[in-house]
Amino acid sequence: MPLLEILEFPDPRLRTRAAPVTVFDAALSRLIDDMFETMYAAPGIGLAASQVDVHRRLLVMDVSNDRSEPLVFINPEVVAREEIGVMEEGCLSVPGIYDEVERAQRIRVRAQDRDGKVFERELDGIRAVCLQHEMDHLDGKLFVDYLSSLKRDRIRRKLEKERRDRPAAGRTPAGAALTR
Ligand code: GNR
Ligand code: NI
Repeated sequence: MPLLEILEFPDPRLRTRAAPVTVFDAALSRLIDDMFETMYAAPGIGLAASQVDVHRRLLVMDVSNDRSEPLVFINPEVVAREEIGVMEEGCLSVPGIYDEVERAQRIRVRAQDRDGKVFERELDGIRAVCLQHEMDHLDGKLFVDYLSSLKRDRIRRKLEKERRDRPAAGRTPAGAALTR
Protein backbone atom coordinates (compact mmCIF):
# COMPACT_ATOMS: atom_id res chain seq x y z
CA MET A 1 0.00 0.00 0.00
CA PRO A 2 1.63 3.26 -1.07
CA LEU A 3 2.54 6.03 1.33
CA LEU A 4 1.23 9.41 0.22
CA GLU A 5 3.30 12.58 0.20
CA ILE A 6 2.32 15.00 2.98
CA LEU A 7 2.33 18.68 1.95
CA GLU A 8 4.21 21.02 4.27
CA PHE A 9 3.62 24.64 5.32
CA PRO A 10 3.89 27.08 3.57
CA ASP A 11 2.80 25.05 0.51
CA PRO A 12 -0.11 27.07 -0.97
CA ARG A 13 -2.01 23.86 -1.79
CA LEU A 14 -2.68 23.50 1.96
CA ARG A 15 -4.84 26.65 1.64
CA THR A 16 -7.35 24.96 -0.72
CA ARG A 17 -10.93 24.65 0.53
CA ALA A 18 -11.97 21.01 0.09
CA ALA A 19 -15.18 20.09 -1.77
CA PRO A 20 -17.72 17.60 -0.41
CA VAL A 21 -17.29 13.89 -1.13
CA THR A 22 -20.19 12.83 -3.37
CA VAL A 23 -19.10 9.42 -4.64
CA PHE A 24 -18.61 6.56 -2.16
CA ASP A 25 -16.80 3.99 -4.29
CA ALA A 26 -13.83 1.62 -4.23
CA ALA A 27 -11.41 4.44 -5.13
CA LEU A 28 -12.55 6.40 -2.06
CA SER A 29 -12.12 3.31 0.11
CA ARG A 30 -8.60 2.81 -1.27
CA LEU A 31 -7.73 6.44 -0.57
CA ILE A 32 -8.93 6.02 3.04
CA ASP A 33 -6.73 2.92 3.47
CA ASP A 34 -3.72 4.78 2.02
CA MET A 35 -4.39 7.74 4.33
CA PHE A 36 -4.41 5.42 7.38
CA GLU A 37 -1.11 3.81 6.29
CA THR A 38 0.42 7.26 5.72
CA MET A 39 -0.84 8.55 9.10
CA TYR A 40 0.43 5.47 10.99
CA ALA A 41 3.81 5.60 9.23
CA ALA A 42 4.34 9.31 9.90
CA PRO A 43 3.39 8.75 12.78
CA GLY A 44 0.37 10.94 13.49
CA ILE A 45 -3.00 10.71 15.22
CA GLY A 46 -4.99 12.32 12.40
CA LEU A 47 -4.74 13.10 8.70
CA ALA A 48 -6.93 15.25 6.46
CA ALA A 49 -7.16 14.56 2.71
CA SER A 50 -5.98 18.15 2.09
CA GLN A 51 -2.57 17.19 3.53
CA VAL A 52 -2.08 14.61 0.77
CA ASP A 53 -3.26 17.06 -1.90
CA VAL A 54 -6.74 15.55 -2.26
CA HIS A 55 -9.15 18.44 -1.80
CA ARG A 56 -12.19 16.50 -0.63
CA ARG A 57 -13.89 16.67 2.80
CA LEU A 58 -12.48 13.54 4.34
CA LEU A 59 -10.27 12.80 7.35
CA VAL A 60 -8.96 9.84 9.31
CA MET A 61 -7.97 9.63 12.96
CA ASP A 62 -6.61 7.12 15.47
CA VAL A 63 -5.47 8.41 18.85
CA SER A 64 -4.74 4.91 20.25
CA ASN A 65 -1.20 3.57 20.75
CA ASP A 66 -1.96 0.26 19.00
CA ARG A 67 -3.97 1.25 15.89
CA SER A 68 -7.10 -0.03 17.63
CA GLU A 69 -9.35 3.00 17.14
CA PRO A 70 -9.41 3.92 13.44
CA LEU A 71 -12.08 6.57 12.73
CA VAL A 72 -13.18 7.94 9.35
CA PHE A 73 -15.16 11.17 8.98
CA ILE A 74 -16.49 12.18 5.57
CA ASN A 75 -18.23 15.56 5.05
CA PRO A 76 -17.99 16.22 8.81
CA GLU A 77 -19.93 18.98 10.59
CA VAL A 78 -19.60 19.99 14.23
CA VAL A 79 -23.18 20.24 15.53
CA ALA A 80 -22.38 21.14 19.15
CA ARG A 81 -19.32 22.31 21.05
CA GLU A 82 -18.56 23.10 24.69
CA GLU A 83 -15.82 23.50 27.28
CA ILE A 84 -13.21 25.75 25.65
CA GLY A 85 -9.69 24.84 26.72
CA VAL A 86 -6.08 24.85 25.60
CA MET A 87 -4.06 21.93 24.28
CA GLU A 88 -0.60 21.68 22.75
CA GLU A 89 -0.87 20.79 19.06
CA GLY A 90 1.48 19.62 16.38
CA CYS A 91 0.90 18.97 12.68
CA LEU A 92 2.47 16.63 10.13
CA SER A 93 2.34 19.58 7.71
CA VAL A 94 4.30 21.77 10.16
CA PRO A 95 6.95 19.27 11.27
CA GLY A 96 8.72 19.74 14.57
CA ILE A 97 6.57 22.69 15.72
CA TYR A 98 4.30 22.48 18.77
CA ASP A 99 2.23 25.21 20.38
CA GLU A 100 -0.95 25.77 22.38
CA VAL A 101 -4.30 26.31 20.67
CA GLU A 102 -7.66 27.09 22.25
CA ARG A 103 -10.56 24.90 21.10
CA ALA A 104 -13.74 23.20 22.33
CA GLN A 105 -12.76 20.14 24.41
CA ARG A 106 -16.08 18.39 23.83
CA ILE A 107 -17.98 18.28 20.54
CA ARG A 108 -20.74 16.44 18.74
CA VAL A 109 -19.93 15.70 15.11
CA ARG A 110 -22.16 14.55 12.27
CA ALA A 111 -20.43 12.87 9.33
CA GLN A 112 -20.66 10.04 6.82
CA ASP A 113 -18.76 6.75 6.95
CA ARG A 114 -16.98 5.14 4.00
CA ASP A 115 -20.28 3.71 2.77
CA GLY A 116 -21.93 7.13 2.84
CA LYS A 117 -24.05 6.33 5.91
CA VAL A 118 -24.64 9.34 8.17
CA PHE A 119 -23.68 8.98 11.84
CA GLU A 120 -23.27 11.23 14.88
CA ARG A 121 -20.69 10.87 17.60
CA GLU A 122 -19.50 12.71 20.68
CA LEU A 123 -15.78 13.30 21.07
CA ASP A 124 -13.84 14.79 23.94
CA GLY A 125 -10.26 15.63 24.90
CA ILE A 126 -7.63 14.86 22.28
CA ARG A 127 -10.25 13.30 19.95
CA ALA A 128 -12.29 16.53 19.94
CA VAL A 129 -9.19 18.67 19.43
CA CYS A 130 -7.86 16.43 16.64
CA LEU A 131 -11.20 16.41 14.80
CA GLN A 132 -11.29 20.24 14.82
CA HIS A 133 -7.63 20.40 13.74
CA GLU A 134 -8.42 18.09 10.79
CA MET A 135 -11.58 20.00 9.86
CA ASP A 136 -9.50 23.19 9.76
CA HIS A 137 -7.27 21.50 7.15
CA LEU A 138 -10.37 20.91 4.99
CA ASP A 139 -10.97 24.68 5.08
CA GLY A 140 -7.35 25.48 4.24
CA LYS A 141 -6.51 26.44 7.80
CA LEU A 142 -3.47 25.38 9.87
CA PHE A 143 -2.89 25.49 13.64
CA VAL A 144 -0.14 28.08 13.12
CA ASP A 145 -2.89 30.48 11.95
CA TYR A 146 -3.95 30.74 15.61
CA LEU A 147 -0.46 31.95 16.60
CA SER A 148 0.88 35.50 16.23
CA SER A 149 2.10 36.52 12.77
CA LEU A 150 5.54 36.94 14.32
CA LYS A 151 5.60 33.29 15.42
CA ARG A 152 4.10 32.10 12.13
CA ASP A 153 6.71 33.95 10.04
CA ARG A 154 9.48 32.54 12.21
CA ILE A 155 8.08 29.01 11.71
CA ARG A 156 7.76 29.58 7.95
CA ARG A 157 11.38 30.69 7.64
CA LYS A 158 12.59 27.75 9.77
CA LEU A 159 10.67 25.18 7.66
CA GLU A 160 11.73 26.79 4.38
CA LYS A 161 15.36 26.56 5.46
CA GLU A 162 15.00 22.94 6.61
CA ARG A 163 13.34 22.09 3.30
CA ARG A 164 16.18 23.67 1.32
CA ASP A 165 18.65 21.56 3.32
CA ARG A 166 16.59 18.39 2.82
CA PRO A 167 15.23 17.99 -0.77
CA ALA A 168 11.96 16.06 -1.40
CA ALA A 169 11.87 12.31 -0.91
CA GLY A 170 10.24 10.53 -3.87
CA ARG A 171 6.85 9.27 -2.74
CA THR A 172 3.58 8.46 -4.50
CA PRO A 173 1.38 11.48 -5.26
CA ALA A 174 -2.12 10.96 -3.87
CA GLY A 175 -4.06 12.64 -6.65
CA ALA A 176 -4.39 9.47 -8.74
CA ALA A 177 -6.30 7.60 -6.03
CA LEU A 178 -9.66 9.28 -6.62
CA THR A 179 -9.42 9.53 -10.41
CA ARG A 180 -8.44 5.96 -11.20
O1 GNR B 1 -0.30 13.84 14.83
C1 GNR B 1 -0.90 14.87 15.17
N1 GNR B 1 -0.96 15.19 16.49
C2 GNR B 1 -1.79 16.18 17.00
C3 GNR B 1 -1.58 16.59 18.30
C4 GNR B 1 -2.37 17.56 18.87
C5 GNR B 1 -3.38 18.14 18.14
C6 GNR B 1 -3.59 17.77 16.81
C7 GNR B 1 -2.80 16.79 16.25
S1 GNR B 1 -3.09 16.29 14.62
C8 GNR B 1 -1.50 15.73 14.15
C9 GNR B 1 -1.55 15.10 12.77
C10 GNR B 1 -1.95 16.15 11.77
O2 GNR B 1 -1.24 17.01 11.38
N2 GNR B 1 -3.19 16.12 11.37
O3 GNR B 1 -3.64 17.07 10.53
NI1 NI C 1 -2.40 18.80 10.82
